Amino acid sequence: MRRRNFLKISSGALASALTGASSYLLWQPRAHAETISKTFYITHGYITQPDGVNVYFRGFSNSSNSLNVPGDALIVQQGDTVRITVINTLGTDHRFTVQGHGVSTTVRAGEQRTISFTAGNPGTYFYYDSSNAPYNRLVGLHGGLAVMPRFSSNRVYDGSPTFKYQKFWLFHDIDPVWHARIRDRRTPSTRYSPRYFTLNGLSGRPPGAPGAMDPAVDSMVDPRSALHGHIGDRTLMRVMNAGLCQQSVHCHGNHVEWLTDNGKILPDIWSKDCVYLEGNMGRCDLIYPFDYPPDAYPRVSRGAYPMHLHTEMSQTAGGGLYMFGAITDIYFE
Ligand SMILES: [Cu+2]
Repeated sequence: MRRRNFLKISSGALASALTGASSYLLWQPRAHAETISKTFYITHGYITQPDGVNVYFRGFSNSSNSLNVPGDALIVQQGDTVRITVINTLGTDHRFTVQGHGVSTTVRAGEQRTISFTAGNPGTYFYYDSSNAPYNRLVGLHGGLAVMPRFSSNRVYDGSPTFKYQKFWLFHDIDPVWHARIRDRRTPSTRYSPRYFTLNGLSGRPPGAPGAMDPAVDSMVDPRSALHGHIGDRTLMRVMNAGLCQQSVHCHGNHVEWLTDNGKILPDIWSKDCVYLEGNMGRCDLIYPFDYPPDAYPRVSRGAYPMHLHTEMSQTAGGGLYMFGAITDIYFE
């Protein structure tokens, strides 16, 4: 392994990697299918966790000298041709797999491959490294892909309830001992013991903590994760779990509409406080309706509410630092 090529990604470097990320993913419907191209560089390096520990990761990154975990979220339209070039800068073989699309290609150490496929049924999918499962995915090689229905900017699937904005909520849990074993090209041999929990690659910071309210560090204000809306700004969350731990996703302020579960359209749409999210690549699509919070009297239309996970460990980092885990905020503006 060429250690000199390791990247040290601090919060400052992450900030520049995030520059240009819009706070809302808007989607314009098109009359014709297009070819959507994207290049991923498989890179590796260290990401500093909330307790100051540097943990090894690999990622589908935007350049040969960056490290993106997760990889950029992609939004395409059913019928589009998706052309992905994967450049493997590492000394290890990897595999690029797109869930639900029959796409899976090995990209050998130091080589590159271009993969073309047609975007299939509308929905939320992982792209990830399916080789050496689940380790290459756990060490950071994963990201989200949304396939929009044809001619629609506001539905999850044909006939679904509508939304105005959409976000990806990609959760992950991290055992640094396993990551170090994968770095050393060995198979983890200890019991899985996650110490860090992230949402779109970041974790929360309680008020007063270093990095609190910094959108490049704090998942509570990261524009990819935090919800901002006025009454009626219905927002779709494409919820994905790259980690191994099962979770319960709890949004405060409103219940959510639970549309899909692991890629299946639910026959009845429940309005739920907590939604079960399976470990090991569980997925669900939820709409946060931004209704007036129903229990508040007198009625309120502004305020901030948390989204957190209901396993206690997921709200911590480093074995106990509370509120340094997978959490974000929902802002009624
Ligand atoms: Cu809760």
